[in-house]
Amino acid sequence: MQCFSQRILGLGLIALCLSACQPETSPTSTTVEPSLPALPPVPFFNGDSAYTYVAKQVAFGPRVPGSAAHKACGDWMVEKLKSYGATVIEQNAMVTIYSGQKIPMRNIIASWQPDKKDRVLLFTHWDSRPFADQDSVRRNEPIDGANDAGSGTGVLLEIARMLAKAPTQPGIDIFFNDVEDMGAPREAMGGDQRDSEETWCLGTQYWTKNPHVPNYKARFGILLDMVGSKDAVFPREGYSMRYASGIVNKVWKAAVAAGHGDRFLSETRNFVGVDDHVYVNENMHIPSIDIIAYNPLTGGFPSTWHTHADNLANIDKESLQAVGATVAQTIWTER
Ligand code: AHN
Ligand code: ZN
Repeated sequence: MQCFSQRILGLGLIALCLSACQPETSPTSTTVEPSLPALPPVPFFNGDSAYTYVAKQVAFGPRVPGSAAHKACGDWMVEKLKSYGATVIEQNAMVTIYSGQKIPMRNIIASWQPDKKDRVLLFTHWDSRPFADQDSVRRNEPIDGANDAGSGTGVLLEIARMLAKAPTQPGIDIFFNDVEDMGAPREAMGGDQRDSEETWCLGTQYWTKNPHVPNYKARFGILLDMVGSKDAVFPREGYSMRYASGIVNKVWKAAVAAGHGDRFLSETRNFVGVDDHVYVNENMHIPSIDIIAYNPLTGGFPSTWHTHADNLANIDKESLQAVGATVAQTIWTER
């Protein structure tokens, strides 16, 4: 004959055993933290399409600010962006380059879901350099700029095409900045590196002081620069690590998830003098990184940099694919 407390203990043990023996699919799993609803799959980034956008830009001719080719290319980009559902804002102003010459600047900002507060900024320059000061021939003639800046612009136009069909959780702004590449040739500044750095990225410098919408803010920014060179690899870039190492980690993880971890090196390299993201970090306080190709042979930029070899023949579709798929993975998995 059991006493009452023994009966209770016995029943309790049976209950404990029953619950412990439950299969994993039992309702006991409802006590676990509920997970967020699954996001739709990351849409496919088409490197062939990005390549055709690079070819199209090159076909306009060098996109030197103030030139007819520059105007025609900009008009084509704006029309494409609008057709992909973007709200487009242009900034036109005169800026003064290192020589004292005033030239027209045309920044193009394309926004998806412009009313959303949570935003991600993607950026690249779209102008090309009016001379080939790193070449040994025809140094005063403009370069094709297939890589610099056709590649970043081509990748982000393909992202724009994807945004037309598949919305992201955060709103997206793609900033095509102008007059990035009118920086002083080394010999023009008498060797003062600090002064010469301020002669680059004039469109971005303008935008950070005159944002396209008041109090513009984004969670983070990703700059693309020379992402189309043959077998391009991307170390963690020094300024990006200084200002936004968490974003570098996020994007480098996305590269692995997208199957392109081999292109995104774990080492940090300080090989960039200045680039657009420096101004976005310093003036706008938006943590921003630079995906920029590194030449392991020279420790600098791709060998075609500011030479006539920066042409379509030296664009690698696989490099565009690796970077585009990584950016897509990043923005379509951002909640
Ligand atoms: C320098 O580091 C001197 N320029 C980097 C900005 C740039 C020019 N990227 C492409 N062209
Ligand atoms: Zn350049």
